[in-house]
Amino acid sequence: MSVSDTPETLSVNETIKTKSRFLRGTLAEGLAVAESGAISDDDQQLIKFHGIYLQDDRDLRAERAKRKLDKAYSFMARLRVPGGVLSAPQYLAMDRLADERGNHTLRLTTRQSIQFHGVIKTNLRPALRQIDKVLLDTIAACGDVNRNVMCTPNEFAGAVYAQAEATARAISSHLLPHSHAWREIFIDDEKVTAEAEAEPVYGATYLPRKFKIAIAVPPQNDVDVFAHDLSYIAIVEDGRLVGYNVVVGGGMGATHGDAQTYPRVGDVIGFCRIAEAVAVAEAVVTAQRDFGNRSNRRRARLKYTIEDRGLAWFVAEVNKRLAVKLEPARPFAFSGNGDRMGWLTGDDGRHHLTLFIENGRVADIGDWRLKAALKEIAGTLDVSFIITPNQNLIIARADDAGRAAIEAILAAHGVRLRASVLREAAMACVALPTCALALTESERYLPGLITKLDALLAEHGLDKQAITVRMTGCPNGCARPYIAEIGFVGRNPGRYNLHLGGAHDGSRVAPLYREDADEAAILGILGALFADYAKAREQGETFGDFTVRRGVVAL
Ligand code: SRM
Ligand code: SF4
Repeated sequence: MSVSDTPETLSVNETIKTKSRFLRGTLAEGLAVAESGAISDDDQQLIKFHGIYLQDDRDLRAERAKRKLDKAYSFMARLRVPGGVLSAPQYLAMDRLADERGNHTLRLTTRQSIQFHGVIKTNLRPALRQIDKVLLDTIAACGDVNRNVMCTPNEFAGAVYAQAEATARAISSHLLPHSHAWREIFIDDEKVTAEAEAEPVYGATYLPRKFKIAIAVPPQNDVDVFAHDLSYIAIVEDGRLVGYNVVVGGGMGATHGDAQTYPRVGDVIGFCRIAEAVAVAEAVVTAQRDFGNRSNRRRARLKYTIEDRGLAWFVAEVNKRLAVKLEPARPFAFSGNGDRMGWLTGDDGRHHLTLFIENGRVADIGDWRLKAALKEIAGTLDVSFIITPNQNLIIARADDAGRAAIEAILAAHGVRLRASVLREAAMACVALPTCALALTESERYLPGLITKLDALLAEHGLDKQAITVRMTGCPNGCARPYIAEIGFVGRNPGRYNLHLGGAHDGSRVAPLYREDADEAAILGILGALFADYAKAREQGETFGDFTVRRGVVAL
């Protein structure tokens, strides 16, 4: 609890957590009620800690309301996959799960995970049992705890990446809730006495708010290292990973019209050795546990704790909790925040394909049968799968014959390996029809807009120019739009706030350029800017830097 909080001012969620008996609430009872597809309001908050959200199909809301029907409820379940790495059998099991229990699609997320949408109540426990069977889970994929730990892939392509991935897994395990509630409610039915449980890192009321961690291996900033509560930048000297620069206080979420909330890029606060990375995570998490705002959930992320108390105070607080203090940060440089698309061959001669997957949606639509192709690859070849931080998928560890087979299978299913430069770097959040918070479309709208932007870029000979475009259906920032060079943030149906001037390496927040713009306004503004950029850009100048230099936006 923050020093200034009194029990009277605690948010409702704090009471729900306190009463939850380590995240149990009445979930077991609520899930057993067959008459309703939903669960109670309090349990809706608690089930998030188990990686699950209650949703409804918003496309059907109005029609069902007219017919006086209940909402079309279903659950979304999100995996915990540190660094996004899955074996082929695990991927196959997830593919089957989507068909048997979900909406026949897998949704790769911006945090290297997979979401299953459309899981109805009676399918929820069977779905989680299928997940458990292949040694995966959904524990802490949401809720006021540490979420899926991200890491620059690819652990199969080099020792530094493998070490970074090992750090991600170690941090993820260390910060995993100890409660047995997930297993008890969804898998085993075996009761563990809640009184006997303890949460050594979190305590009984967990964190004030969600907590996110990422590890970047320069020169790639594919994880958007400045967008998370806590991040690590791998420092490689003489070809060896020696430790990490530590970054704190990043976050994207904001609320329209509430100036107290805003996106923020994190601050680099020092360097730690590899062996200290887990201790640093615990120190930062427990400092936020003790001093984060438990009264106002809109101001409860670590970024606001740091803003309210000051960075120097926070660094001192973290150092107080560390046996080995942070050292001065070391030099690093990023080149961009996208994925390395296409084929890459590792030192051992194995091939790794980063396959473009538009907005992370794995599906079969007409002649484009991506889901079937990936299923065949997983079922017939000795490969691994890694979900990237930009919603794409790496098919890793293929030998020469495997590489040829992958290309043949994808081609036979109508799947092209690459797309335009703009499309490959673009990301949209899920938004409608499943996201309860969406103000407008995102995943279903961005592809068409990219086609129009591609045409504009081609008019000005800019079609090979790398520009980051991201879109979200509301200001929560799930596709990290505020650090894109062109960010669209949903405001009203068909209308977006346009942010410009983000850095190509994801290191600065893009200021708001135009509020509430419809498509015609967006195309007009960007068409004019592309024309100017084609004529007046300096050698090697990125679009984000150009809009700042030309005074289009002021930082
Ligand atoms: Fe997110 C809430 C989807 C990454 C900030 N996010 C949601 C919910 C669960 C809506 C809800 O609370 O009812 C969305 C579910 C939509 C659906 O139907 O599937 C949702 N978020 C997503 C995903 C699937 C977007 C995607 O297209 O990939 C991402 C899942 C990541 C994962 O695997 O864990 C996702 N969300 C992010 C990110 C990006 C990141 O973490 O790197 C952010 C911005 C970073 C940050 O947290 O600051 C993000 N999501 C939010 C917020 C705002 C948090 C805040 O501090 O204000 C919410 C709303 C909330 O927490 O109240 C939210
Ligand atoms: Fe939903 Fe908003 Fe996140 Fe998009 S940004 S998935 S609309 S919460």
